[in-house]
Amino acid sequence: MSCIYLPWSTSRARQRGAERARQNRAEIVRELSWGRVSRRDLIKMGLFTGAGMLVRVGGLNPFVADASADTAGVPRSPLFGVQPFSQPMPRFDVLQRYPLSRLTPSPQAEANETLIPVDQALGGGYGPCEGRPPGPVWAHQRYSDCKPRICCEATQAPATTNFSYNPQVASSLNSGIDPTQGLPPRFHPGLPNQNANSVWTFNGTIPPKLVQARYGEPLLFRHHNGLPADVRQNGGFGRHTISTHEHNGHHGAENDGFTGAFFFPNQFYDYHWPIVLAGHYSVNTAATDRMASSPDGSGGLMNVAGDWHETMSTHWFHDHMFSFTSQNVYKGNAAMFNIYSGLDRGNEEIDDGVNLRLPSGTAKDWGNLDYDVNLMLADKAFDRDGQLTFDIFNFDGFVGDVMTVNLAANPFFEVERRKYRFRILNASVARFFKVALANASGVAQPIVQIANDGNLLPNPVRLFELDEQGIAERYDIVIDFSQYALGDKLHLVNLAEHWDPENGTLNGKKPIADLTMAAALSGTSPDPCVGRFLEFRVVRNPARPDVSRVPATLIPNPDLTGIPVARERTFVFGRDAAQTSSDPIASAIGPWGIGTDGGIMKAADFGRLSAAPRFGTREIWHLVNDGAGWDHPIHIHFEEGQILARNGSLSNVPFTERGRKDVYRLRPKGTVTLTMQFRDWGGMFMEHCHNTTHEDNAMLLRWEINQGGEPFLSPLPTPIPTPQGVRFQSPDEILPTAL
Ligand SMILES: [Cu+2]
Repeated sequence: MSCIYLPWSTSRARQRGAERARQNRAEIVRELSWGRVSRRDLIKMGLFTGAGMLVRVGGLNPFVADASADTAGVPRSPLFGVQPFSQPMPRFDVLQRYPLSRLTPSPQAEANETLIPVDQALGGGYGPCEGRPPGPVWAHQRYSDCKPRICCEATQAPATTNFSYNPQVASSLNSGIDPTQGLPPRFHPGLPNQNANSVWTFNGTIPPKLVQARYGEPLLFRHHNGLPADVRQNGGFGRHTISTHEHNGHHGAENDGFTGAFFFPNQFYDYHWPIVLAGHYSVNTAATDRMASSPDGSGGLMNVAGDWHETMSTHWFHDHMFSFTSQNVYKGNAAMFNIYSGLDRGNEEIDDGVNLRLPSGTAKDWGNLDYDVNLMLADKAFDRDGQLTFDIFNFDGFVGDVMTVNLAANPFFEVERRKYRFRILNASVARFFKVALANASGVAQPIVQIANDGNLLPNPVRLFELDEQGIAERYDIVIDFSQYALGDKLHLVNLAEHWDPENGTLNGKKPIADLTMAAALSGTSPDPCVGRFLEFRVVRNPARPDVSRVPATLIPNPDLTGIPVARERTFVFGRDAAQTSSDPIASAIGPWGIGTDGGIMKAADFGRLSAAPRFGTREIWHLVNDGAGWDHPIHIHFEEGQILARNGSLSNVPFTERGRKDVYRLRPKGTVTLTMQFRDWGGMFMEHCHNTTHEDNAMLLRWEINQGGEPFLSPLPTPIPTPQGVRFQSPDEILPTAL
């Protein structure tokens, strides 16, 4: 079921009908989101087909009084007269870093099993204060080697006003926003404040949060769950259980936000992010290579172990709750994570032969944000009262009709006449972007792409439009505003159109067309998120000369030629998956699924083991899209890989994908061949589509790193969390080719 936003010219009667239909659908959505009914129940009741379509049952439907509940049209989001580019874009809200002694109780290697009372809404009794699965298998791996030195703490919480906004830059570098005034939870000053349960974010506030960390300084992120204990208190969508995935963290699985290792309201989960270079325990172990290094806090370098070619920069972290990721991320469970290194230290002045001196700032030894700006792009939709809304009956992919940057609708951002780095994240549910920069005359301007996903490219690539950017992909770019005049306005423009003329809908399965700049700016696209979405206003000359650089060589790829390929595996991504498991907790219903090594297409079961590479080896994985009607941005957790071929040939891999990656867009009918290593850590990880609608329904599988001995005995028991404690069960299934 695709999304149709009815044009403003639609008759009032039809708009009223559509609004009524949306409300009726919302009732079913609520029942489903509360867990009072499962997708499996709905199929049994005949409300839902296996392919995920809501069927027309009229009066037979216990939740819907009106057969028009499956009407495909929904009204456009009301904008209350708000004009584009009429509010400043807030910079990210930086989470404070603290010494570890701040945390009470103190963190520990194994989950803290101290009992606390459990809310009656969650069954009452007592349960552990930490939701992490207990025991040695889920203990922080190599905890004594990588003892956390600092911590950050945040609480997932209903929306509230932000009275502690800390962008870590002066107001002049934040388009004049005064952080002391308090930021209400709203997407624009002209739009209504969001109700507490319409938006659930880190600390309940906007803007989105940023964590800054550096190599060689392990970080403990304590995530509290402050969401309502009553599952019905969710504003119509969103689940109060969460699991936090540090996207492409090279960590042990216990810190990876495994989809089945979720935790409950009033619990916390200690995520240990050791922040080590891949190869930490096998390459440059004596830390003698100065290129493998991190800022020491006083202008120098501290060497770290591992392969410096694996240095990472731009991550994000977000919810990974099984079957509910799309709702929870959309509702606000998304943050960014900048990792600093000797190469990419966030100081543009230090000239030590290692520092690449990318645009950032000079005041601090590392992590200057003055000219290093995180941008989180996401499309949203609002109900008639202006509250955030979501449709979980859309199984193709939910797309919204209001474009937001850093959770602000169509904002402006003031810039100085100098170079800026922008770390662009696609945090949508199902929408792809294709970003270009337009000057006031609508002419495309040059952009230099320096990174793809978490990784700086081997060489910067100069472009007039970026590639299509799939969900969860990050593109770091540099824009040089020194070539523009004071008073100039430029715009970031989205060229990727999801409008499908064949059935007159916004199609969430893939972008349908890449428009030219002229077409995108013409205002004629039926897709409301095409066109200008962020305005740059050139307001000042820089107070200090711009000493930043974009060197011709950034980070060359690691050399894998000497590492044998232990195994090849093939994963086919498609529709009409079978669910061969009846596990009530660990399995989900399709229609999306993954076929492994020639086996049938299966819907997700986090109790099923689909692949188990041996610890310390390298493999080649073939990802295959079995259809032309959809695109899947596939995320493989754990260690970044290299794309060896698209559709069979390296020549099909653009230069912007020649570095390391963690999301691999399949493109319609496309294939990607990649190579990955399985080093340093073990446990259970995931591979899934990052169109989170596809992921939740149920294009996801579990794989494990098998060390051939304790604690990573293969297969690992599956955790089954409850508020009163996590139990373990044997895997539901082990695919014959897994081990
Ligand atoms: Cu997909």
